[in-house]
Amino acid sequence: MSVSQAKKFTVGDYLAERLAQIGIRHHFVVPGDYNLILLDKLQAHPQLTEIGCANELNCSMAAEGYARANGASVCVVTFSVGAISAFNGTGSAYAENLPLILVSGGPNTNDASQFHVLHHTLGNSDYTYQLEMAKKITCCAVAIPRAEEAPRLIDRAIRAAILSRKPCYIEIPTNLAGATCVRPGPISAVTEPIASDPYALKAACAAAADYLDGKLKPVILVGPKLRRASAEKELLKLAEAMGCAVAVQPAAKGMFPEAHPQYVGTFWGQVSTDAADSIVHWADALICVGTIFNDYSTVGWTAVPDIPLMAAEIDHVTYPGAHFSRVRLSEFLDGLAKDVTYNNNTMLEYNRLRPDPRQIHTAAPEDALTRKEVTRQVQGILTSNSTLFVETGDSWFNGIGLTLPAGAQFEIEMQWGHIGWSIPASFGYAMHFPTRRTIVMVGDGSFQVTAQEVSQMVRYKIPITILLINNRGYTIEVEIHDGSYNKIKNWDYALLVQAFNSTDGHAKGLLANTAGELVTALREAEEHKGGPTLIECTIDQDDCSKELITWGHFVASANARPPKGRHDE
Ligand code: TPU
Ligand code: MG
Repeated sequence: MSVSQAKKFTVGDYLAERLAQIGIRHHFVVPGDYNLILLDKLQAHPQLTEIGCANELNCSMAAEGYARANGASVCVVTFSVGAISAFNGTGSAYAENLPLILVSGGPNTNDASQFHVLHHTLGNSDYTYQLEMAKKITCCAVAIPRAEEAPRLIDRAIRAAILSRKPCYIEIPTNLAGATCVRPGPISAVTEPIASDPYALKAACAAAADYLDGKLKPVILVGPKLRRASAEKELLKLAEAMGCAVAVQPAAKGMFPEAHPQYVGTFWGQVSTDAADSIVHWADALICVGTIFNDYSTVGWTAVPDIPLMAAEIDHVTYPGAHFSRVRLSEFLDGLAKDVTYNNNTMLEYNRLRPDPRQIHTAAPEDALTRKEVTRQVQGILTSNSTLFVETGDSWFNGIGLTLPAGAQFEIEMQWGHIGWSIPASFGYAMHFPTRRTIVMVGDGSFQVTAQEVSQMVRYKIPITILLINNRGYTIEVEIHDGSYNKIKNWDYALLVQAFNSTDGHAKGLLANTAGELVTALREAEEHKGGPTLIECTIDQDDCSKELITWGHFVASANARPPKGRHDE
């Protein structure tokens, strides 16, 4: 290589440098001929480690999980056949408010004007469709038309993603990844947050005083966008300054410490934990922080709070009758904490109605395994160092019923709700947090969607513990609407993960039919450090939580509302 070649700085190098500068250390990839030069450039960056995935759906979900741990992530795929699969994890990142940078290789810049028909495309020489599709599921989608535009467009897309906590899309034509490019300027131009407008911030805090004036029973309700706005510490400060009850939405479990005396459980309508619904319904003022009221979190619209709310969002605040834009959540909560008057009425009341600790039955070692026993044993292994991933299905309800020790983390994908998410997402998460103990609760149906990614846990020697709850089908769907489509082919799951070992891997596959077998398997999983451990927990097909049945009933009713006529109310 000549000296001038060694010094050549390219579009691919520019992207690599920006990714490293925003704190990305692992990039998730599936190769294809449209992105190979780009992958070489990313590989050459000393701070980036390439992580290969089995397919682009999993790759995008692994990046989604990495963004949960690291704050931002990147997924690099090839044109169309790769990118369109990766749109699913990108949609998840949009719904879950995570800055995932989706990078796709693209056709050679000469091909469109020469009307060439290319492989991996729709075959009609219009290559703009992927960019157009990406616009709908990202906050900013760019395609680099020539190397000179790369710095501006790459910086624009990454900045938009970081500021809005949403995914972005960058398309780099195959013949531009290695094209000469200028070097990047200071990264602060990309990452520096937009401070609150000082007038809006002041006015928003003053409006809180108006909202709370004369209210006797304030409650704080925490939603999943709190963490996305990096405002957990400020929320804690506000809660302690107010002294009131703090409930969390199901997707925000763990965002307020459960060991805190002001924690009153998960507000989830009729399937709430710890009587959180009683105290939320008792409130005369509800401070909603980063909340999402969708059909799932409101139990089919049966639990929409019916008092005038104050909603503090990532970058704005809304009261009954007033709205304040460009108010950053952390600054707002911090400002409010200094202004509010202490009022612990809701805590006094909650302490009267706080449910007594439940009697939890311990199964005998020879007892057939049940859902309750699996959940009881998972509770027993949670420590301050655990991160629990719970998958769509009854695992949501089982996970939400657990108590998190201080420091334990909880991850759930409730807005997007893609079955199979937990396998690649926990893998991506664990790449960033290798020393945390990552535990996954996943159903058999969900596992079948993304099972290949266990092979990456084997390859990179990630000791994730997967509790696969085998109830022989799609039980959550059974509770919403049953049919023969909710039955699935059974697999030998424990054997399957060992097939991923081939000659050099160290996955363990274990089977627990009884309570005693699960105790032994969990002990083995804890000691096994060289790769993942999957424990297949077999339970009866009708063994599900009462919360799933109740919730499923109301979600089914919401789904079944008849179409309204033009003149209906
Ligand atoms: O505990 P359990 O049996 O409910 O969980 P399992 O076995 O994982 O079954 C989940 C069943 C399920 C489906 C088929 N939950 N939601 N769906 C609908 C669905 C379909 N496709 C995707 C990608 N995501 C979905 N949520
Ligand atoms: Mg199942």
